Amino acid sequence: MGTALVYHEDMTATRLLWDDPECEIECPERLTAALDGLRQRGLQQRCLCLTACEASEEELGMVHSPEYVALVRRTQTLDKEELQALSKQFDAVYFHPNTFHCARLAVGAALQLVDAVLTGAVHNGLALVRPPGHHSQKEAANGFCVFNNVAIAAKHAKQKYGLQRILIVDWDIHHGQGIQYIFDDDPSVLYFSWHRYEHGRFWPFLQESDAHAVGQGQGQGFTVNLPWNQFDPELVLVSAGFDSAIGDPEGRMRATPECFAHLTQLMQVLAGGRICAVLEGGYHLESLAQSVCMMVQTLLGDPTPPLLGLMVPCQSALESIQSVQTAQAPHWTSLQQNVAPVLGPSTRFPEGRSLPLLAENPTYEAAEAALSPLQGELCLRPTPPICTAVALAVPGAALALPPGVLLQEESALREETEAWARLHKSLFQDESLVALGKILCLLGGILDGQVRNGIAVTAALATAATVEVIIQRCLSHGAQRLLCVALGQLDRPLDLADDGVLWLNIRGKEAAVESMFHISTPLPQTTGGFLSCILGLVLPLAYGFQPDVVLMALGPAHGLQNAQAALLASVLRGPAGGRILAVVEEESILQLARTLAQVLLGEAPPSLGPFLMASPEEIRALRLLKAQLEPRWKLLQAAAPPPGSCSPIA
Ligand code: X5A
Ligand code: ZN
Repeated sequence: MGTALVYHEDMTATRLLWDDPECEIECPERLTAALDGLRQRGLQQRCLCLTACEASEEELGMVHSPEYVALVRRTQTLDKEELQALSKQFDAVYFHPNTFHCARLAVGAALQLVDAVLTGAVHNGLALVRPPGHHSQKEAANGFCVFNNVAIAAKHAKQKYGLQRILIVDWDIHHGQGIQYIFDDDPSVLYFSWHRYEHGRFWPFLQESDAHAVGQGQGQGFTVNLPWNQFDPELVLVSAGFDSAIGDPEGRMRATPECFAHLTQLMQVLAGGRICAVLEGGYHLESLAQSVCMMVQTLLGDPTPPLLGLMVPCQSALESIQSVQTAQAPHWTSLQQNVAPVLGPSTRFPEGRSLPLLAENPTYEAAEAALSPLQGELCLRPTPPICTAVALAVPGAALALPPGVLLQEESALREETEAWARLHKSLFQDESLVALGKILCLLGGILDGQVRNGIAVTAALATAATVEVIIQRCLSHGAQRLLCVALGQLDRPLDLADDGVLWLNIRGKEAAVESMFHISTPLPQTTGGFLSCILGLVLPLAYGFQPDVVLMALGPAHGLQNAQAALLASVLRGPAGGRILAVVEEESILQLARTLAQVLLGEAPPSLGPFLMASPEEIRALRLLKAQLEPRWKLLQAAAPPPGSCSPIA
């Protein structure tokens, strides 16, 4: 049992009792729709289902004042007129006689989820709750939120388990100003929020939702944004609002359900995979249900469905990323001197000018209509019977493989194997021919959807030839785009003519762009350089290419540490629907094969260790590649430029 689902049906017992167009979207059906979706797709059955209990008043007191708790308690006995009058004292809030009970259950659910994850009963989980929490403050209800579920969960994780670094990722479309205020001066809780802002013209209309808000006092730099691993959290809490999803009447953005699978997967490389997600907003019932399913499916370890659409970031998003970097740079060594303009100053919107996003989005209704066909597709997506298979070159070689991994015993037909081997006359003989037979069979399983992903251990010196066979086999089997991330001494097969293969070689002395589909970069020696390379180069290229299959090939002298290989494999699970084959040379690296098997099964990669700034040469190499590749691979524009000097690229 890996994923907890915390719920109590009593949380459907609060609802709006009078007319209020702003508040009516926060309705009980949000929970029932999400739950029905999970049930219909068989996801609820795969979770450890926990029934929420009310949080105690002491637990509420970790964030809220006794006076405020007493005020909410009193709403149990008020009549409709009194409730309405009290609600008016707050912004976008309604009270119901059951509000106190529901809000305590919502907090209780978040706390139970943290307990389940931190005691190791589960890896991760989702609390399906209402009312939501992230707008609520010490002494105020706000934006449908009564008690701050996620903030109380973070305090609980600190107090009960002694955690020292907690990351809160808030992907609700609204800024969770409540969480921000509560942890404003607390460096142990890093609050990251992305939200619709419109230069202050989107609810909750606050200046402090902007990038320049970085926290106060000791907490400076612990509000808003940072690049991944340096904070190295022990727990990730997600304020999981789905009001940025396609069709949502409140957010009016267009995130597809698949986006939430990928967001979830990206979080999974942090904190050893300890993720506690708590529902916040999300007001289009069907879109909410699908998005919740995508998240839970990913928490359970299922592969992420490919992201469709144009892989081009929009200008205003690039501007936002840029201003966050500028604001955060003083507080993070990993961002220092990191203000090389991504955009020319002329492209900025002057404050006050009419902003394109404020206009009614003409494709909003069309987007909404597009939801229904999507749903059918979702149900049809098959889960392969085998998650991870490993083909070993030498049968029976020390099998310290994690449970759940299938050892590939079966081989391709002898004639077929020999036919492929003939391409490389002398290279496949005896043992390596046997290994090739198994690898071909494993690859066939991945291409046919029988196996999700795999590891192929090749005999000594056979890696390059094996990679070549794999590529040709994939292309002849109808794969249109194959991403090959090659490490160590592996050359791109010479007769690869078309754009069907994106070959990214991480090794060598020089960064070089042979073509838009043949790229070389040195392997960075620092953690900072390595992260910039993976997050700033490999990932945008991989998502931009939209491959059908990913090949990660570790050739001779690849130089990757196990934790680095694990992170790379982990992020490469994203772009091709999880179809990834890792090729590693020789049994001498069985520990590596084991580590790879663990992440391919869905476990979090181990920590990369202490953070070391990227070296000037590493930065220069990445900048050079970025500049040359950006015209074709637009997602590179969204990646943080590697830290370093601002000197322009020659
Ligand atoms: C939790 C949440 C939104 C309030 C919007 C008020 N609240 N216009 O999404
Ligand atoms: Zn929201």
